[in-house]
Amino acid sequence: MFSHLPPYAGDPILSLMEQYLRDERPAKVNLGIGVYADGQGAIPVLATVRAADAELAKVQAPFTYLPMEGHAGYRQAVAQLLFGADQPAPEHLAVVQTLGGSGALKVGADLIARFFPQPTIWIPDPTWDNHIGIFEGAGFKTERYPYYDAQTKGLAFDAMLGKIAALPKGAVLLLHPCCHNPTGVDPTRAQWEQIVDAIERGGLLPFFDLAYQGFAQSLDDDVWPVRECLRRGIAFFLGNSFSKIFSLYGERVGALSVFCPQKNEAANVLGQLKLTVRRNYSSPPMHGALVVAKVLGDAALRTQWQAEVETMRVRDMRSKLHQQLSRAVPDRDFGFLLRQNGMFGYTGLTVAQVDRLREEFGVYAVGSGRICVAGLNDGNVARVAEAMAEVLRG
Ligand code: KET
Repeated sequence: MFSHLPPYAGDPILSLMEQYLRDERPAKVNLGIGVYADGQGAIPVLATVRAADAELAKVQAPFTYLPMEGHAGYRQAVAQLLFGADQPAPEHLAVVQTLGGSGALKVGADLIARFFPQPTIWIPDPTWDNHIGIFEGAGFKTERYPYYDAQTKGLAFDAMLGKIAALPKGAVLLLHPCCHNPTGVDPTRAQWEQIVDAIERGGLLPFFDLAYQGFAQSLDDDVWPVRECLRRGIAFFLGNSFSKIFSLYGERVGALSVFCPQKNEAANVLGQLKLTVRRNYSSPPMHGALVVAKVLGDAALRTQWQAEVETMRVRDMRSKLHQQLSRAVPDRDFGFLLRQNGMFGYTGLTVAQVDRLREEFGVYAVGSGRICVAGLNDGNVARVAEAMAEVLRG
């Protein structure tokens, strides 16, 4: 019955995690998957999450079904966090709770594929691998636009803008509003303005993937490109994830927001999103969304959470790795580590060097040369710097 099924080649990030868990060397270091670990190397349960959880446990609500679109209080809290004081009126905004940021991409992709035949999405080169999987899985063709310049280890801005400006009307454009995965390289505010100009002029449909709000500058600054589209009345899709910024990975908490500039379009968009959810998994899970809604809806908890987000911004580990690598390999410039935003460092290591890091030193990085800086701590950073220096010396 199943002999025609080929083996699964594995996922560049999740299969690496499986391999890491199987590794029996005590000194192994996981810099593969994008997960924040604290100074002791443990995945934290945030104090605000604990507090919200304790509150929720006091009144044991029944485990009923949530509506297809998710929990109403959660959806409101999400819109407030994303759009702040600029929050559009309900007739312009459709928000559905999703299974993490991945679920938001999938629900959005399915919706677009149903109403815009033979869709193509333009994704940055490089991007998070699963963008290709999710959009091609939903029937999209994927095309790339220039993004990263390996020479300068910065943004290939002119090439990027040139490509975006030449896209056909209605083209779907995937953008990382902050903390670009995997490179950590983000456009400046002035560059974003030019990108939004090109989107507006070309009549493009931006699809923002926001998994790291607050990990670059601040909760508000990091969504500036999205709010600028809103201000200008440009329709967009926005998927957001609470996996990283609430350390709620396994709870699968996210949302998809669609901004509809034309009055009353949001009702039909929301209806079609509900249908998309219904025919996929019917309705989303409850617990993680209740926790997030509780924290965001309580002024004191929200302020405390903001401080917790700041502690997960990993600037100090970037500096430490930069310092130790610069000392170990003085003829190389590691300044890019300090310029990159978010959880990741894009090192420029080759596949062979990444393999050597893993096999000889037990240091796990993604094949693209991406390391998760949020996996470093005072107990392992020296060892990682030494191992990286060793493979760089060849
Ligand atoms: N978007 C981006 C840009 C992203 O980096 C991730 C996860 C997601 C969406 C998915 O979020 P979630 O809420 O878990 O569905 N990235 C890390 C984990 C992974 O690959 O699944 C990573 O890049 O390591």
